[in-house]
Amino acid sequence: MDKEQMRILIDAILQEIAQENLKRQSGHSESDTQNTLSGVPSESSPFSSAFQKPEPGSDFGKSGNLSIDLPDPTTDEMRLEPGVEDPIDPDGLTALMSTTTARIGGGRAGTRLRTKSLLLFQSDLAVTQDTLFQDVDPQILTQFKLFTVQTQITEGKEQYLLRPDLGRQLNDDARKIIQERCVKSPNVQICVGDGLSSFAIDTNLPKIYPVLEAGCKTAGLTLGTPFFIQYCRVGVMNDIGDLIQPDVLILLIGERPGLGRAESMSAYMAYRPTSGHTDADREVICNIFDDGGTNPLEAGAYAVQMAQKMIKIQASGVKSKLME
Ligand code: B12
Repeated sequence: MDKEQMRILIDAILQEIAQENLKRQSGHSESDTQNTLSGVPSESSPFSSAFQKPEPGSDFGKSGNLSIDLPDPTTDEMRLEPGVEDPIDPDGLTALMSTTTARIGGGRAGTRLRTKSLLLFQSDLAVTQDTLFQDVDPQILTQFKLFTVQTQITEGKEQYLLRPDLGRQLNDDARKIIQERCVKSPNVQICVGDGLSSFAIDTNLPKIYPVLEAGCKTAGLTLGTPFFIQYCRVGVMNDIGDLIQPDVLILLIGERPGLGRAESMSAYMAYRPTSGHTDADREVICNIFDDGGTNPLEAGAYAVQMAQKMIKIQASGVKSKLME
């Protein structure tokens, strides 16, 4: 709401109060008073100049003198628009805002967030929730010939979020299928897991996967049979290691999404993963995404280099750091 609209609204309220007082003084009935105070302005109410009932078929919020529509707060332009009223250094503030994705310069309405900041927060949170609760696009899995197995989660995403321990263990069917279908003891086993962001996989897998595959072949590394793990946590690498016994396991997995940022993927890697391994035995190439993160093509090439190094020094994680 801009200043002019606010002024119209305040004038209308003051007029309404003045009229109420006049009515009371001239002995108007209680029911008339309730009618105008109930939130539905009467035809003669000064509110009606500000809030008109939407015409049939008209756009809601555009029918009166007062429009309650706000521009889309999620566009790049709107994100950079300062909400601080009359800033001392408007250019400085805009420049500062453009240096960070942190929610600065939003201003305030009294002690509260501005409507624009609140709407932006809500829509960004919706992106976060969508990527958490949606499944990875099955077409992408088909494109890369990935069959699907599951962890011990049986009750969907809610349970996945509440029980990370179950997401770290394959279920019995998965163990059987992997045993039957996968090449054993390859140099490199590539697996894909939904993790905490399906969108991260949808976005980055088509870019990173061909680089990983081609890079391993060029480096003379044998590849295992790739597959997809639904409801996947990083710790499942141990179960996969026990079943397939690869030299190096690369798990591509959706990272915990940020507010409005859903496309970030990680490649967790381990040398000869097995039961009892912890994150100290693993490495991670994180923040894999285009335009600001680790470019997925480069991340793929780097993962191949890292696999070669792990095989050479026969270690990963803290052990490999101690050998440097
Ligand atoms: C959540 C998180 C954590 C949580 C994990 C707890 C949990 N159970 O979820 C906590 C707070 C414990 C944590 C700790 C650390 N983390 Co952390 N973490 C993250 C975060 C925000 C999200 C990870 C994610 O989404 N994983 C995917 C989900 C599906 O995995 P998960 O199975 O649910 O959870 C496992 C992984 O998250 C893993 N993990 C988390 N951090 C790290 C770091 C490393 C090096 C490894 C190998 C594994 C690992 O631990 C969890 C349990 O197995 C990322 C940020 C990012 N952009 O990825 C940083 C991030 C991965 N963490 C990082 C670091 C450095 C660490 C620490 C080494 C910090 C420290 N100095 O102590 C420790 C070590 C972790 C360990 N487990 O031994 C860095 C890694 C940078 C790098 N390339 O090496 C990241 C990228 C943050 C950053 N930008 O600096 N982390």
